[in-house]
Amino acid sequence: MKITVIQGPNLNMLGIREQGVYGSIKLDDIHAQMEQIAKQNNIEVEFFQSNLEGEIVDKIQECLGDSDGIVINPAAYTHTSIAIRDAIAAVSLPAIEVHLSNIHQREEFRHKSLIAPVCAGQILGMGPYGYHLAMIGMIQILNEVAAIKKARTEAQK
Ligand code: CA2
Repeated sequence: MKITVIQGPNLNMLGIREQGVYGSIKLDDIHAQMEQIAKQNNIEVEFFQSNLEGEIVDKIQECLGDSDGIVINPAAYTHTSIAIRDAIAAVSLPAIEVHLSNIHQREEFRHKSLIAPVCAGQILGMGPYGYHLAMIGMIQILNEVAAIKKARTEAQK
């Protein structure tokens, strides 16, 4: 089983700038922790970061037939991108939306997520630990999906 982790614009700056808002941990370190959880659960994981909306849409489409689930922090595109929302809906894979900050405690324009309605769940305000929770949550979803598929196959025998 494989999980693709998609990081939106400016998240490559984590731990480098604005540490007061987003903390001091670097994106690579967050990914190393996620990789560890994946390994412990025998799951493959791929990491992708882009500052470009179209590249994120392309990556979501590539998940079709390649990945079983998506963990995504769409960053600022959370609040603006119908294209990313449509891509997630189109691939019909379970997705979990992650935000480092609690977007509801911030400016009004961050309160609305266009992505949340097409996701299985949303984790926010937990800092980098939110990615850890998202991995655990996605692994739980994938195990449930696998168990349902297995039960269906056995019922057809
Ligand atoms: O809280 C989150 O995870 C956000 O997705 C972060 C986005 C923001 O636009 C969303 O409203 C909430 C911004 C990511 C920018 O990351 C930076 C990291 C370090 C330095 C500058 C920006």
